[in-house]
Amino acid sequence: MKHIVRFFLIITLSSAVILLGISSLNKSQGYSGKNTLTVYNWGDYIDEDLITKFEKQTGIKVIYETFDSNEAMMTKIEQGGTNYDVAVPSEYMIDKMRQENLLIPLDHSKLPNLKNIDSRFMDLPFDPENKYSVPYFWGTVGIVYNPKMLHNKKITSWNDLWDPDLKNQILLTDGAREIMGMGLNSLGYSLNDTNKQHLRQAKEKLDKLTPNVKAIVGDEIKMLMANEEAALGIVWSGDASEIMYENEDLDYVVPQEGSNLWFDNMVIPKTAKNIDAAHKFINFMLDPKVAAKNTDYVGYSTPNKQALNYLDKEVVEDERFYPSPELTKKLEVYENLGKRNLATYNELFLQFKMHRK
Ligand code: SPD
Repeated sequence: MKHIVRFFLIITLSSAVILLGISSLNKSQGYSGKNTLTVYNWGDYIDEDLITKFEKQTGIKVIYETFDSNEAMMTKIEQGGTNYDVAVPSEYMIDKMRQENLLIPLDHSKLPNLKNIDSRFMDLPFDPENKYSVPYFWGTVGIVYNPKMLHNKKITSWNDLWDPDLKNQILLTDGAREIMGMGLNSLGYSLNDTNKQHLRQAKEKLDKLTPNVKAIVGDEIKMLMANEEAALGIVWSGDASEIMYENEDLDYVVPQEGSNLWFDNMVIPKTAKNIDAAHKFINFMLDPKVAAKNTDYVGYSTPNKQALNYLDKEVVEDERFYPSPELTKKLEVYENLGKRNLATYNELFLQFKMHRK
């Protein structure tokens, strides 16, 4: 009898351990239970106090995971095996995901706070009528630089970066479209160019920049620039604003040849298990006070018109981070260039990175 009791005790305990293991494995893979919401966002892109506030307000537990490029995010969602309820891709990737049936249409009746978004960020070509996405942050790509380390040399153009005096002085953000785009723009080509010869020329021009490139990095670019480890960095405008908050000696410029205007939007991917909670979270992030707190923390530019009322005037009137509609008209938004062309951009960027080694 004793043996039977011990046998059942062992079986019960082992099952409990296995179940616990499976549950924590599921959680780390973006598992959404009934009262759980899994959010997949860029690194350093939310004030985590807001997650706690959302959990307290709704009783929904948030599992939060991050990615560092649109391509990495897309691959993870395409592959399946993850259950992300909300993701935050950029415009060209939203277009691609929409075409590949990877997005769930939004129920606008569950998003009353959508009215707070400035109409200039709504109904954009990558998602007509915002059927699948709502604006999160927006900005430009440009050069953050340290005038002190450059002996007050003026920086206005992408081509300034090829100056031989800048040996080992440049940090590049690790993004295929951003860096290939810089090569293309410096040659006078469009950021959406798909001409193979132009793309090759851009890559060859980037190879010539190699002596000046100190490193190609992710979010650590902010800490490195603020600590004056390099004189120049190619960054998203929001990162520049954070860097300049840490080190007031630095400045940011959108190069005169042109650059990228980008939009990151919240979507509900096909992997979602808790569509209702996803709408609740998106609506929560669109609340003016929540959006203002998030903007204040993250340093990026908010598309939430009402949130601007809760932010420092000095910040929202700074044309470097809130460029006027006239200025943004001169910039290019990345287009979805199709699988083949995007693969070419990635391949050439990889070759450029290898060339450095
Ligand atoms: N650390 C947050 C980075 C978010 C950058 N998103 C910009 C994407 C532009 N294509």
